[in-house]
Amino acid sequence: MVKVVGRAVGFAAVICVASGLRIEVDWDSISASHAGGAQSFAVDMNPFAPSANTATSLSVRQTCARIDVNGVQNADEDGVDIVLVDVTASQFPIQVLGFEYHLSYPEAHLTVQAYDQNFFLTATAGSSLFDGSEPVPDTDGNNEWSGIAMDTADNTHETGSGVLHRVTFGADQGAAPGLYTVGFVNGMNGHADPNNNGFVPDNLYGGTIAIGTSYCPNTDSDGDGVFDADEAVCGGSVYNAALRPERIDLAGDDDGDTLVNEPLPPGSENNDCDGDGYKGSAENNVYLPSILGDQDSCGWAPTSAPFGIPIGWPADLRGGFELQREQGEHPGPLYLHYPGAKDQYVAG
Ligand SMILES: [Ca+2]
Ligand SMILES: [Ca+2]
Ligand SMILES: [Ca+2]
Ligand SMILES: [Ca+2]
Repeated sequence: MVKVVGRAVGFAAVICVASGLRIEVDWDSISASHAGGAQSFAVDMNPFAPSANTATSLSVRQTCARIDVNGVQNADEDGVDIVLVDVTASQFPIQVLGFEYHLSYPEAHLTVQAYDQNFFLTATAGSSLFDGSEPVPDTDGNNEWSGIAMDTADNTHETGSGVLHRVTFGADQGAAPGLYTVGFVNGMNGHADPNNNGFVPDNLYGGTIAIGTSYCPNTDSDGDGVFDADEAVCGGSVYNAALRPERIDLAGDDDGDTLVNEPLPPGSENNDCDGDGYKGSAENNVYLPSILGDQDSCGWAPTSAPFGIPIGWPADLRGGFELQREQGEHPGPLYLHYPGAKDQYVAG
């Protein structure tokens, strides 16, 4: 029989096992010393991309996943309105007897529904897992969920990197749209070695879950060059690369509404609808009186006035240098502005 006799009260974690093994760690008191600790504990919002994490290997970490609360599996979901999230540890330099971490997340919108513990700590044959994690579904409302485990077998202790737990997050019915952080509670994370010494990770990396009409920042799910958040506002399609916000430099109907070269939706000025790295208001500032700059991705600036025709940025400006007109002049001289260097006259 094993039991948790007391844990996570304030800052101390105490796990007691009847066999005589015992972890009793005050993570805060050892937080100044990282020697022996993992390089990091982290949250990977997509355990399967760009390739799958395993019990003892980690792919590149993904920082955000999106749930669309609609009763069907869509967005970045791994089931209906749920995402699977890996809690990972990178580079344990010494053997791991057990680990503990405390995730922070908003229980008003999300629920830890389940977790799979058959990963790092059971990678070695003969491992015997003691599970001290908080019960699931986690509905106690304290905005935390703790994962705690220990391998009670002898001589089966792992080192290196891997998945500690694969945790199922579900969006609650009625969850408010927004970007929500899944992080770690400071001073509550670490591991113990077979001699019951405690160690804390050097770094803690959380992640983000986007719910409802919110989208993961800087994410282009369909790979068409327009970020998800911009597609949603500009009239494109987040998950269909064949549909994008209407463009004037591309033939035909781009957004699927049967209209050709129609204006962008009102209110899209604060978004980058053509995916060239500049939002509509910035392009308007340069190309006025034309307000079509954000519908023309890459092209070349005209060599002379008038500037009323719609134009796109020179291709090599994407995400790079700035185009500037002299203040107060529309149309006026147009310059390439190289940070830290002399402006280069373009036109006007
Ligand atoms: Ca859904
Ligand atoms: Ca896109
Ligand atoms: Ca159209
Ligand atoms: Ca743009």
